[in-house]
Amino acid sequence: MNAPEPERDDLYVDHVYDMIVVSNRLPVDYEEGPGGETRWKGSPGGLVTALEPVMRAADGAWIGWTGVADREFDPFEHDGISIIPVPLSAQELEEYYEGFSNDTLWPLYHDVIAPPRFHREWWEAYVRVNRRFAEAAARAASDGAVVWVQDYQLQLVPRMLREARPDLVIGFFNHIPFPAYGIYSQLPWRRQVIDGLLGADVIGFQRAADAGNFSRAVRRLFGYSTRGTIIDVPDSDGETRRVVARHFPISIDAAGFEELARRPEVQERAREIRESLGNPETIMLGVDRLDYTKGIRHRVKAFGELLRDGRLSVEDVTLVQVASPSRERVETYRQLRDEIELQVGRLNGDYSTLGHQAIAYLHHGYPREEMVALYLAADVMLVTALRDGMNLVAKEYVACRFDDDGVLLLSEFTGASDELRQAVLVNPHDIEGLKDAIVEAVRMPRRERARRMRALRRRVLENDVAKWSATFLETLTGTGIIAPGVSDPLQTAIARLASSERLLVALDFDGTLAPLVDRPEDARASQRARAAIERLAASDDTRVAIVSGRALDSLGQVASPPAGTLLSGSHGVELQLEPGAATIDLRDSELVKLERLSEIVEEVASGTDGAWIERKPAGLALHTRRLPSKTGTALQHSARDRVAAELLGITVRTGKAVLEFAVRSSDKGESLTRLRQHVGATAVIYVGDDVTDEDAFAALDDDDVGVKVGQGKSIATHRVRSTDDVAELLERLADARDAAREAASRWP
Ligand code: GDG
Repeated sequence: MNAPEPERDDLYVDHVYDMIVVSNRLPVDYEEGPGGETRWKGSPGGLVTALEPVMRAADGAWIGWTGVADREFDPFEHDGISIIPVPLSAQELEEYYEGFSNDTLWPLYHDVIAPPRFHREWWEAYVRVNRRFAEAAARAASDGAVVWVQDYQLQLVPRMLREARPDLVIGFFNHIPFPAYGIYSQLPWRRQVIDGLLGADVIGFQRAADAGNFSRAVRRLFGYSTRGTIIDVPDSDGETRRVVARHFPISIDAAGFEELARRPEVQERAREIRESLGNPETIMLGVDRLDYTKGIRHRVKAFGELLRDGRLSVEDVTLVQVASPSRERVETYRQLRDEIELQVGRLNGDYSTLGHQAIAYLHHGYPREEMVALYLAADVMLVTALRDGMNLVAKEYVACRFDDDGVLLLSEFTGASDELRQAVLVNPHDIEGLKDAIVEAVRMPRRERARRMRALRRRVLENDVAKWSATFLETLTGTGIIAPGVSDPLQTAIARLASSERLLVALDFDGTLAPLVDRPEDARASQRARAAIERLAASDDTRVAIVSGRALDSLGQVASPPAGTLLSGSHGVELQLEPGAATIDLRDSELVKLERLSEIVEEVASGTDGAWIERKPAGLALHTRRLPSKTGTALQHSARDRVAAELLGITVRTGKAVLEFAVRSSDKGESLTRLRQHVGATAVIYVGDDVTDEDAFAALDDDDVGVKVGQGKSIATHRVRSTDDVAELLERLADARDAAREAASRWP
């Protein structure tokens, strides 16, 4: 993509995170009091509620804009979540946000209900700002971290991020519809946007139809093959990357809404609302951001005609319309407000009486409690959007109606209508049909209302927003978010291993037994892990092996393992099966190659502060852990290229911020197989955190147990979160092994 370089390079963060959410707006608002005092206030939207537990459990950070233009803020913590602000200038706000996002993409993606405007400067700002968000994420993400990008304002971020950080697991979720190709193809930058999205591993949409539209656009514009939800994307190195594009319908914190609705003071407020409207027989309610996609005009028109025709009367029915202020600096929205207010004013003028108002029109935002009281007060909820990604208001109404009463009238053009089939479904463009549906809703007998509401409630309560995020993240990482400690399935596997005749416990060192540190010589296993290893190694039926990429020398120094521990160094090139008996004799040709290899890599790394080279008996490792990730990746690329250009038969492997070269090939999988044979093991457990540990997982048998430490792609069947959890796992294994031995000894 031909994108200009970012203007700023000072979005510095000094901490990295395993899980990152990137969205245009942060989940906090900046507030300035009358005395000039300032504070951050949480804005408790559905997304925050859904992701809060995930973020807390996974050491997560949220990247986004603060809502204040032309101001820079340092990263900070709010309510246990790390917040990393990305600045926007007033001009960028105008061009990237109000312009390209809300005046180009929004109308285009909502089936051109309003005409989209295409401006090249807006696009340029969009690219620039997307790059800034991507760079902030690239800096803040740990090795192999999960980054989840939200919504149409940031569609270029996945590709930009993948280019800077190929190690990351990248997800994207589109909260709004994705249009049919005939409409999408109007976008002058249609290829760039799709290419941007295809940088993700998983692209989520609200409806299956949106995912289908996207896959069709990919086929039409790029000719990539798609099978069901899988898209095969060719990468620059000629390999194919699998991208998943499918629907994950978003939801709400249903239990939270119900809990609010059950509060006595909220119910009291609902009664007050009814009273203040003159206790009409039927209250109809609309709650929308004041947006042309929401079909507010169609709704008001239908209601006006019903009053005109005498099918409804203001004595019996009142419509409450909350239209919360939105995007008021965009011209189309200003016009829309004028039109709706003229329409509402006319209608009230024509039909209201001194005692009964036809429409109570409220151009305000309200606290959530008040919204819930309104939902409780409403007999009929009108959701008449012309196009809507999901529409959460419909789900909120349902969640609040624990009394199994109330009728939801729902447009077929909302994502919600795919799930909420027991609503009264309408086509809002068909004004006659809409009028009939409104009358049907107003007259619906109590039993019918209850029957429908019960079915709707089951659906919403079972599919809440926590389930939405869990399903997405599971698809993305293959695991979801890892809970701390030892999971139940892992505990079951431990119990099974405990009774095996001869057990091999094979453990990676750095990142598994010892937390990763800047200087490799400082790495140490925790006291707990060491004690557990000693207990395991104390009996004859169990052997412990440490399998590392480090050279044996260095491994022996930092691990100081108990006597009898088997050691495998340099990814299996060195193996120590007896104390002091490790050897590796390089052939002359290998020695020559090794020398040249050192010269080349030294030359490449010499100009870069913070890069260092670790020598190994049959190769070397170029460490880039102390460099910014982008510089590190670039340095690794040039080292790889230089070596490939000059030497043949060199094995290269990428680890966490390290690139390893070896003149003799071996991997942890081969090493594990030799260890198993040596020990005569009947069962093996292997624990590791790095990509190089994947070879060992691949060498396991069906009855063995593989445990991956941390996030990132893995073929291991189990996961733990951190080195602390590895220590706990080893303790439990030692306990289980002791218990099994004791139980066996009681039998003659
Ligand atoms: C986009 C997509 C998709 C509204 N006024 C007030 C208020 N709200 C709350 C509602 C609801 C939310 O705002 C609006 O959500 P919607 O889903 O209805 O619509 P969008 O804002 O257009 O959201 C949409 C959604 O993203 C999620 O993916 O469903 O299709 O367009 O939660 O309750 N809340 C409070 N006061 C108000 O005055 N407290």
